[in-house]
Amino acid sequence: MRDSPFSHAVLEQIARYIQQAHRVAVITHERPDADALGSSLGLAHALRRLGKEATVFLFDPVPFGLDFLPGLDLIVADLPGPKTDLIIAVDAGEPSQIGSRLYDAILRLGVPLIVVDHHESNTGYGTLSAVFPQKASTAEVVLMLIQMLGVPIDRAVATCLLAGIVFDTRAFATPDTGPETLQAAALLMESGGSLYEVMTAYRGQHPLKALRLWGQALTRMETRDGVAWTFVSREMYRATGTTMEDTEGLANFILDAADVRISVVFRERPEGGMIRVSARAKPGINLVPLARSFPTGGGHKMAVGFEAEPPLDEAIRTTLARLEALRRSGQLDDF
Ligand SMILES: [Mn+2]
Repeated sequence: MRDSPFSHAVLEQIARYIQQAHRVAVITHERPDADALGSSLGLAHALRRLGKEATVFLFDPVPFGLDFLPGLDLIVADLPGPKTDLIIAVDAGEPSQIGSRLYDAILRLGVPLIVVDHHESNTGYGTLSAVFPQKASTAEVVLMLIQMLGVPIDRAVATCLLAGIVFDTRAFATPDTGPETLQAAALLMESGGSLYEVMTAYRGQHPLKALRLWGQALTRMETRDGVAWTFVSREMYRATGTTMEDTEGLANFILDAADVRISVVFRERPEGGMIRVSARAKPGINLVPLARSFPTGGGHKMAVGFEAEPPLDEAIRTTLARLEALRRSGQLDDF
């Protein structure tokens, strides 16, 4: 699939905005993954090489296993100051994913908001929006932008972007991994990025306590017609000494089972409130309509996230009922 020339024109426009800016705030979605963090840091490194004052604004801690990314000192847990003249949001499909505290502060600044993303469900928010749903990672879009800016790619940029590519493609294993994904990765390796270091981090994403939590969740798993679902309760976090972060990857792990076509993981938040739901699907199935049927849903065809009303059993019932209704009306493509 080819990227539209329209998106390329927008990227060129974005490059011009960047050239004129002095103080750039880079932001991303809450609970950032490797693509969100790698794209943010990679872009911030490149902007600094361009002579810009670039900072990554993020309230969440760096996730387990991602502290090898170069430039964590570019991250500030604060709101961008009044001298900021450009905001760039990476890997965030919609404002709600950025979090209202940061997003409201940005709106108040009244400076251009640039969006660089690859989520199919991107709502098109922002002053300028470059969304490439064909790209396997936002890191690849950031790489195009950096090349357009003519910034040399150094080891720091390369490692950050390589991390985004490797984690979002599950180590080059997703169907959207194309020759251009590998070309981007090769270019980043040539620029000093260590694939070994990134792969080691990819394999080492989970501490032992996370595996104990997964074990509890897998024991409680239920299945029907190719759909496998399970849940993580507050009690399970307590028993294993884990947090919600330790559930990352569980839905993909279940989906890998040969006879599973859709996996769904329901998670209570340790602090209570809405139930976080992650759903994954095999190629050909489109879960976006399911996500969209919930207020804060979004993602890609094969990977979505949304929130459902508590309690857990109610969230499970509602979600499975909607999945069934959407399946009957043929809205999930090949499911
Ligand atoms: Mn991504």
